[in-house]
Amino acid sequence: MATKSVVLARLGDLVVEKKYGMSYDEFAEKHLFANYPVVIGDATNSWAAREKFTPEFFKENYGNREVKVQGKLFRLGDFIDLMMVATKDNPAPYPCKLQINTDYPELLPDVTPRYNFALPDRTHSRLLPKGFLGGADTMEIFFGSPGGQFPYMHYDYMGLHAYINQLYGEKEFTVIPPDQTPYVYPDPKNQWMSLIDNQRNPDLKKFPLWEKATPVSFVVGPGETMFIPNGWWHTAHSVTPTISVALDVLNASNWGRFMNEVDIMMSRQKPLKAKVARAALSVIGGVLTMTEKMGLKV
Ligand SMILES: O=C(O)CCC(=O)C(=O)O
Ligand SMILES: [Fe+2]
Repeated sequence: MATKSVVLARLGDLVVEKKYGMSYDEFAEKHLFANYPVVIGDATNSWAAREKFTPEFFKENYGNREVKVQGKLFRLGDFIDLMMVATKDNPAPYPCKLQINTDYPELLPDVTPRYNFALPDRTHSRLLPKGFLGGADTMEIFFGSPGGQFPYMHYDYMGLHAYINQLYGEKEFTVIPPDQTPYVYPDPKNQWMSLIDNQRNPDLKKFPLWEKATPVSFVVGPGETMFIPNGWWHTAHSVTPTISVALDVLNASNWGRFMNEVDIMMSRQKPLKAKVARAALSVIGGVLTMTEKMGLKV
């Protein structure tokens, strides 16, 4: 099937498209290995979560579970009530997140099968020493209310790519290409986090280069998947009440970025160990690339 595509946003050379019927080869060439974002219109078509993950479902089945949002404890049912009545000017706190792998494993079948665009994924490989991912969560459900904004611009932790699957409601994403990093003021202590605190109205006296940045925004709706390659700055806010499932992915396309992050994480405290880890990861990366090419899973 030929890819059908719609332009969601265009600014200078930067074009964000929404694509349907894309082949894996096209995704690999134009997005995964080119490190270029895209919205995939039909990746989650076979997930039961597409119909099942509604505010009512979570209220009915998990209303009494506790969630911490911006440091405050809520019953999930109460948070969902709040998110449904919140307004743009009076948003519920964000993000409200549930960890599927550890806390809601019975929901895994609803987000299965993993679509091919998010494969291969090495985050759970037995060859990857535990701890190297710095505790990154690789599968989370997000609940958001109108106006609820991700608290800081960032690119994803530990070199990972993000696939944000919009299942309920609409979310507006803003992306900024990696070559504009100086305009975003990365935190010297956490290079993947922007220091700009008031995202809607940045203080230009404190962050004068921000004026040169050209952020691009567009809305992602139910059933659509936002692929954000590692290194692309991003933030998001909900337009309506939303439920999304975020997957983080590691494979040959971002292995080098991952190795650099491990290096940064370790070399502050253990420079020698960092060198050994780099050598080991380089070998592990090669082995995994080979096994993936042979279609084996380790
Ligand atoms: O959907 C969102 O609010 C963005 C989430 C995100 O970027 C992240 O968790 O890294
Ligand atoms: Fe992110």
